[in-house]
Amino acid sequence: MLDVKQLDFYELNGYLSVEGVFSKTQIDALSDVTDQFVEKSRLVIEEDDIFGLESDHSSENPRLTRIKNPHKVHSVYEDIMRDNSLLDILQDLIGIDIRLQATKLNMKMPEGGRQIEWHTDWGHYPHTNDDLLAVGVPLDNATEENGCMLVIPGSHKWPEISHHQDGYFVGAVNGDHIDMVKAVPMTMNTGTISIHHVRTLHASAPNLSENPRRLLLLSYGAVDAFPLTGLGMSWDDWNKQIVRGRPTFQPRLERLPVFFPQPLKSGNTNIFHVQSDLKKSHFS
Ligand SMILES: O=C(O)CCC(=O)C(=O)O
Repeated sequence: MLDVKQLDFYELNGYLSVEGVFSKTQIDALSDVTDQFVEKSRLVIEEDDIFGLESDHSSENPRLTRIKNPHKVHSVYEDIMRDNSLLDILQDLIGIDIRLQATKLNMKMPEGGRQIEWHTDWGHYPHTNDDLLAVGVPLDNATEENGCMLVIPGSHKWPEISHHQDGYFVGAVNGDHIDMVKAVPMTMNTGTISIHHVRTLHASAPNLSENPRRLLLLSYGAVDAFPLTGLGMSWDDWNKQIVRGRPTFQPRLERLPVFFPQPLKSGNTNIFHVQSDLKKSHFS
């Protein structure tokens, strides 16, 4: 449960860190299973439904961008995604009816694990209302050197900024909109979680350290928030994503600024692919 100070901070800034949510045992279990997946990726030569690969990935030196949908590939991730103390916190922010939106485990491998350009999650998946958020669960302490997430406080209340370039959706805003002085690094130790609102501008720099920076990202929304791009799955599967509360046939509509995330140059919606079309990186 969050206190009034934490709720006010999130409302004002569009992000929050909460300490002591997960135990060392839980984080160690996540870390061990993740190590096993990295080992398995030695046999993988092309990106697939589980492994996102850096271009220099090899069996000798496995380099992943992410593990996709981790809650579907191992129960240790699913248990964290369904953790009751986590859902109690989310209930304070998006209400009692909660649906899982997506999970991913972003890996920034040592010495060069790639940046994520400035964007809002809303730019990638606009919904009928903005009661959506993403939870970051660090598997390693997140530092500025290893490419922790950066956020712009209060940007969840800005008018939406286009994520388009030359008529194509590139999944990132033009870096000229970002005043780096206002960017806050979300440094945190394992056990702490970050939460950011779906409309908060965020990014992260490359990993310049000698160790991996692994961040499990869990996105949730209010059950009555429906994606404007379509469900992308059957009605039954859509309702199976509910982690608390009941299904509804009635999307809640709010008057919010939206840019539709189309057209795509390559047809691939993965953030690493769409952002690779960006002409100028904010981090180079
Ligand atoms: O891994 C990160 O630092 C940020 C991830 C992110 O914003 C995303 O995958 O949408």
